[in-house]
Amino acid sequence: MTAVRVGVVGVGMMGADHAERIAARTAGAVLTAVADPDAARARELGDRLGATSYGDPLELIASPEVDAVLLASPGFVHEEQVLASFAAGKPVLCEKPLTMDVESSLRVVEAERRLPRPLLSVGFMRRFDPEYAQLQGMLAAEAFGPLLVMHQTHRNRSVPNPEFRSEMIVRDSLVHEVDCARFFVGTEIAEIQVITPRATSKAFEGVADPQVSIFRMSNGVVVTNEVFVNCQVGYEVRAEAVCERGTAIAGRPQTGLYTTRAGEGEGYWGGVAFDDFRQRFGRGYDLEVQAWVEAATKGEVVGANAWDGYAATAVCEAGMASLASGESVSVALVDRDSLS
Ligand code: ISE
Repeated sequence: MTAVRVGVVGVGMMGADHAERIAARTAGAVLTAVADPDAARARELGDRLGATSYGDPLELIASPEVDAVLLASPGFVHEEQVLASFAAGKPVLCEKPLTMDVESSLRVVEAERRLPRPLLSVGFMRRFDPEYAQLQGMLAAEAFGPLLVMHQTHRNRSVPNPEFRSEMIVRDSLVHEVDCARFFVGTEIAEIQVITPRATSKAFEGVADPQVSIFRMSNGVVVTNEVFVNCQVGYEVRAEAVCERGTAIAGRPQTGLYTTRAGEGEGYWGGVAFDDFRQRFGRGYDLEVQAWVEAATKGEVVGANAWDGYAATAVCEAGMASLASGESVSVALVDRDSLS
């Protein structure tokens, strides 16, 4: 079987990581192209990995040397680049968030429905993390009886960006918890409330960090979420499910009393230190990209689909409204069956 020729668009931190992943450890795939509006950055990476470089992402997407497109560009260009991939008939794995607002995410869903077959996967990599996947399987099988409550934790060491705003915690970080809640519970999120506790002095002035969010799922399950992006310690991400006859935790650090302290710990998982998501979810990313390449060879898509991307955008938009008002906000999704 001939290898899938992958082009990576956007070669910042995440895109460069994906480009290396495809070049070095994705079976059945070859990295043929990289693109970035910063043409010099694309050239440097392309030269190092033996791929053609482009300054124009749309040129890469149209290139005959690219069979499948991986988008690691910023969210505000996703709509245009996903639609260009659709027009070229190429499978596309788009990093989260799918787009920046619910209207554009819906346009992507509708555009895909007009294609002969689905082409879009959204990069919610946690679905491929072995522990998260195992927990989802247990919950779907109701191994401990019906799920009642979930508690999700998402901490990053720090955000050094002075442009950083409270809304970005919802759109860029909480969005993972949104997808995980839908993945674990298997229903939509009906309502979201974002609460802002006492803010850490380690965040930039005016940034509401940490944030606690409550999701009311359409089947009554409640999901609590803490997102804290300046926790000083490291990358700590976990999920606990509370069912009628038992509990289960994905991402549990270790046994015994577990503490982390800034400057001492790194954020531990299974006794291993993690600095950020590329390490903690490295295996998840590898499995995600491998599964995407294999699906592409069969004309299929895997992982989160266009609808999942749209639903996540809609929940985050409601979350941003809740962040502003402090009130609980209902999430209104279009009727899936009535889509053209
Ligand atoms: C970042 O954009 C990611 O997607 C990471 O997975 C997440 O942990 C981080 O909070 C986001 O900023």
